[in-house]
Amino acid sequence: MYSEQFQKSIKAVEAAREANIALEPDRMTAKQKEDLLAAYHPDYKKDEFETLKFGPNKGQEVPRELCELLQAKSRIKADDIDLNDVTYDVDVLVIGGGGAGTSAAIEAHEAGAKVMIATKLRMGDANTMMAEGGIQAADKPNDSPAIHFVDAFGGGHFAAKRELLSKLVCDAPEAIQWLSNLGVEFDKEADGTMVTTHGGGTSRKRMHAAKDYSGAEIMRTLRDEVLNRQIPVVDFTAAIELILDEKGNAAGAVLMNMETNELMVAKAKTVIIATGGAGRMHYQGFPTSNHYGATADGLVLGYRAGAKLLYAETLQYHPTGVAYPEQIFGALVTEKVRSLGAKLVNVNGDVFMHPLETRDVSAASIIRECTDRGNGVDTGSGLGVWLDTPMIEKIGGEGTIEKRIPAMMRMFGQYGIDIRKEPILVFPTLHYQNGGLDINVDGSTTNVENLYVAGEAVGGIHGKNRLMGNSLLDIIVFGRNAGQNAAAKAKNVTVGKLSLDHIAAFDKERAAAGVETDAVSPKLLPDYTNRKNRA
Ligand code: MEZ
Repeated sequence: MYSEQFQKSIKAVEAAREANIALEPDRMTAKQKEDLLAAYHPDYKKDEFETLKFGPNKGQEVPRELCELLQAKSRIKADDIDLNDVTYDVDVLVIGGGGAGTSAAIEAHEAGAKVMIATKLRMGDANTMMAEGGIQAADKPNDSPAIHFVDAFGGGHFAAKRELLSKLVCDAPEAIQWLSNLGVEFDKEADGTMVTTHGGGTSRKRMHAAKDYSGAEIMRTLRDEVLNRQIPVVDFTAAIELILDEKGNAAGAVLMNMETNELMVAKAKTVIIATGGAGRMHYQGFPTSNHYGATADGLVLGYRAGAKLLYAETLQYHPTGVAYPEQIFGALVTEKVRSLGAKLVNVNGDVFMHPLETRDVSAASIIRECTDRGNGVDTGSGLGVWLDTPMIEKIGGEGTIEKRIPAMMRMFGQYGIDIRKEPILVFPTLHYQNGGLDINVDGSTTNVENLYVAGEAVGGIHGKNRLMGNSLLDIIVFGRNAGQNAAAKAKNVTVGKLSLDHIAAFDKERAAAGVETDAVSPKLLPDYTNRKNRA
């Protein structure tokens, strides 16, 4: 139930609802999209970016908060730890316990490798758990991996590495089967066929879901599989520096117990970075849909060890984060709400865009509506637009919301808002790191031997913008791929003398570049003391 301040606007939304349901808003032209993005998308705000002064991506611009971390000092000096005192000695070390890390570990285990997972929180404390709307795969008769490729390539501004995107879409149907066989309860019709819906920028209905908690269902299953296989998981233990050998090849990591700060050496023939995203960096002051540990750690570890980044300047702001109530500010309102028919309307009840434009375009369009056009709803602590959820019940029939998006209904219900009867207020929220470490199609980094990356820490699979449901897909496809290839590679690796010399080399480069900093990285956890919210 909304207070008086919202009632006039809600009445306008209600009055226009029937007409808005019937309305078929035009899609924007390529030129309109380009102009919109340039004017309103946060990625185009030049003064929010800074140029890297040294390291593998010297000369390139990245968000200034990330620039600070990438150029920061290590948390340790080489002398702080005895590299001969090895606590863990494995074939494959997986850093990160989310969907990509667990998929990698399962496959490495399947291949017979001695594998372990180190994770700074607990297994499953990851963006995978927070993903709601679904996972794409072209497995219906009217669809194909080629059509999936075209949708994702266009949506990503034709910037995706073709070989990576091609693997993503071609392996997608098998990924769904793999998950299904492991026990993921996908939504099905009475005859057993998978229910599939549209997402923004998709030309076919290929979103497979477990209601609106698809990521949680997938993570539950992967976690069970890791436990059933008795793969060692060292939790509350962060990787704070990669260990190389004398040839500069990845050979393990320095781990830090998050409670005691004790340092440990994990030696490995191959290392997989699967540390996830960066929402808790709150770039440009945006709220985030991400889990508590999303602080770009893998990018920092890789960069300091010499691995290149790709598209680290591009972030995804999910168009529909919660704008009200404040207690859940920035939480994800799944795109599936729009797939099921809810439209975005402004303070006057007017539809101002097609509800399923790609995410970057949708986010920019909402920002324009709230800023220059002055058509946002004042929430008391910011601005938002309405997502007219009651449309879903009118289109799909009574009970559709409870059946298809029960978590959404519950989340708002806790604050007295019945989304079956009342619209909800949304504004973009920082959701996904499009860029990350540059990889080859086998999951190995392009320039550090024996170092693999999977999941959100990878750059280039989606180009410069990702479509809904392609992230849950990439953690499975590229997680499994990295696990398989890292395990195979480990068979032929003899680890040389362990070294942390790259820390001093990086310090030298920093000094030569004239960069002075007191910052240390990886960040590991967000710091909310004295935080100014600029969103
Ligand atoms: O892929 C995603 O980011 C996703 C499924 C999010 C959502 O809107 O539910």
